Amino acid sequence: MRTLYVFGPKFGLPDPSPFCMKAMVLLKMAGLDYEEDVCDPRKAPKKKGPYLSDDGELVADSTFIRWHIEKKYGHDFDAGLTDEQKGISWAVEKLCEDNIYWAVMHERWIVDENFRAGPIRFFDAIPNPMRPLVVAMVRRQLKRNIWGQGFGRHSRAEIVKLGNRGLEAISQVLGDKPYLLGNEAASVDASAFATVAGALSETFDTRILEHAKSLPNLVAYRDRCMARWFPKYARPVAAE
Ligand SMILES: N[C@@H](CCC(=O)N[C@@H](CS)C(=O)NCC(=O)O)C(=O)O
Repeated sequence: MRTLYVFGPKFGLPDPSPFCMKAMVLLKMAGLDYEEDVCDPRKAPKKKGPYLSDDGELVADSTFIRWHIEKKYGHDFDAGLTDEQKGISWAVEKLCEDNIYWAVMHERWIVDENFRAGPIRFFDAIPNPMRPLVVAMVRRQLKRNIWGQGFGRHSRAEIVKLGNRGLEAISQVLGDKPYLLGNEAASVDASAFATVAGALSETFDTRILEHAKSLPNLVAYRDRCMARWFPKYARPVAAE
């Protein structure tokens, strides 16, 4: 029995966390059934989501979940890729996770109007008068994390510029191929799709959304991947 601990659908996405969406896609790509349960980061092995419970074995972190699937089930996500493509794949994945992710987080959580449009709903279950205190504490912690990562030292305009450049890089690698590295989906698509879908979430009026929407191959890629892995969330895909 496999249970993936995630945050649950929000913001028009199967999950607001690109790491959770990535893990969901990886399991789907590998053809493994799983159930979803709600992740409470305080109880998670690495204090973050996603994590997987696979017959009692706990695997935390989306990349370790990928390696677990490869090892335990013998599924090779990157079969058929050249070494050069495997290198590009890893570089793009980490661009998504260690770079673009932080720009999107900054737009969603630190920019007040976006925070009020989305992430504030995470706290709905906390009763007043506690709620504003918890909200302030969590946002303070996140600000510290973004500062520690480095993006927090830049102005909003600079962060947006970096995030947008990252999305352009994905668009450049994608070109007119159906998936990042060719006709078949590979491990990098789990991460890139989740990142692009998050950047294109209409819940937030971010300067990153504006830019992502101006890259037609990214929008088509998001639509194609959504239709394939999360048809419930898909918009009609234009004939190709
Ligand atoms: N490297 C991790 C990153 C996971 C991550 O950052 N998860 C965030 C949500 S997007 C989280 O659980 N944050 C909760 C917290 O920090 O308390 C992975 O690949 O799974």
